[in-house]
Amino acid sequence: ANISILGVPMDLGADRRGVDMGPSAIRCAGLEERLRSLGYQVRDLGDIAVRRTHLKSGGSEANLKYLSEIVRVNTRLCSMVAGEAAKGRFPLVIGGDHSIAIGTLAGVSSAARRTGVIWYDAHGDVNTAETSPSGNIHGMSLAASLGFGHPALTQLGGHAPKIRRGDAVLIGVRSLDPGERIFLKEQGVTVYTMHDIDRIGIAEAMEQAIAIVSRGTDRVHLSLDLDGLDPSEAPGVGTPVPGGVSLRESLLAMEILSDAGILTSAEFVEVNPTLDVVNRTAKAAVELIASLLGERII
Ligand code: DIR
Ligand code: MN
Ligand code: MN
Ligand code: MN
Repeated sequence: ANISILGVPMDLGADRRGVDMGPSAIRCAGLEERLRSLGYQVRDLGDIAVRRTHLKSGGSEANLKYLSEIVRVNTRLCSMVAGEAAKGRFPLVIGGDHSIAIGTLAGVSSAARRTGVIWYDAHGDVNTAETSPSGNIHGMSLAASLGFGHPALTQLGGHAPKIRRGDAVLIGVRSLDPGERIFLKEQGVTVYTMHDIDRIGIAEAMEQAIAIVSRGTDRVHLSLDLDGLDPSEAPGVGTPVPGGVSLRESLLAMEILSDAGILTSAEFVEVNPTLDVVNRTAKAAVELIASLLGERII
């Protein structure tokens, strides 16, 4: 199989500097060589340019910081991801803040009949401008992909929603804003919180998630926010939340997903090297990607 790596050095969605260096840190941790050693034909398409000059945090839209540049970058990302997927290649997107999931999901879903998504994250990312306490679009990307929020985000790439509410599963959740709790309950989105993972184990949670996202779909995407992992093992993230999934459990989760043979694209986001300890979080990302793409001990 063939893999296309796409970097998106975006930090506007988190409104915090540093996560723009995530793609570079993940490359430095040896991503490309690791994938080659697994037998893949790898093409690194480089980074999509993100403009920071001219930017004011306000803009014309209330509580949607940097909306216009985030839409511009995601539109470009959408068409590149769609192009790689159309060639039968596996798009591997590295971020960058989690707002880039809007473009990735727009791209992978453009040619699909129906797309499932596993959202591995400490957070729900189901805010809208109306519910967000921060105005940061990285906390709105799953909602936008489900068809909720500003039309510039929901209609990005020309179709909405990208994902049906029954085709998304959240894993590792332990921090939700009040409006997100209401949204997830009202929409009936399946959520495996840390409580659930502690009770049933990560393996069972993943098996159930895989069954849900693969039923009736022709594509499955993994969107993994490194803050889903415990901050003791992935400290280089902008919004760490204690009590997360261990690296060991996360490697098992990736292996189970890999063995299911359903995955057609993935993204790894929110690595912030300025908050990291000797590139530990980027290295964790590379370990996870290797497990996800078939690396095994024996
Ligand atoms: C918070 C933080 N729920 C927000 N979200 C983060 O700003 O909407 N998501 N960090 O990954
Ligand atoms: Mn985040
Ligand atoms: Mn998060
Ligand atoms: Mn996130």
